[in-house]
Amino acid sequence: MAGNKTLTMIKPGAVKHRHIGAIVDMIEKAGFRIAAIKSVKLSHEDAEEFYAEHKERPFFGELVDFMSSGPIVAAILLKDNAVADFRKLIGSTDPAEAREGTIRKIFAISKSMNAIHGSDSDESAERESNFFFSRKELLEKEP
Ligand code: 3AN
Repeated sequence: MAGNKTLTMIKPGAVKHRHIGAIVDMIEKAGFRIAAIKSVKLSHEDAEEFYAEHKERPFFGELVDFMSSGPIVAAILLKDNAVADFRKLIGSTDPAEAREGTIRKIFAISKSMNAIHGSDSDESAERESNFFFSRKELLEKEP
């Protein structure tokens, strides 16, 4: 059965351009409940750890540099079928290929500066949620 949790990050470009409010509004209007949320500045090492599975990819250095270039907003989101539904809401990795009305289509600058992250599986959602949040930081427990 699909899980009910996903982890998002509003990336440095979208934070810098003051899109936090607009993006959070789209997320809540799409039916996701915010179970935890905070702003964080990732160190280079933090970003390397978060994206460790991409270590061998040619864009890894660029991705880590960008993700540690300024503050991000991390959040745990709850909804039935959260991972798949959230990836529909954010759209394709490359904004040029993202559907109209998706968060990346509206706010992404490029494939690496693509405004927002969404977990790619229930296992990633669990790992990524634990990367950012302790139990004490949860506004809402998972049902
Ligand atoms: P997604 O975030 O859509 O699941 P992944 O997991 O393949 O995409 O890639 C993680 C992140 O790495 C993306 N969000 C994007 O910022 C960056 N990225 C992926 N592919 C490329 C690429 N070809 N060139 C530059 N950056 C990329």
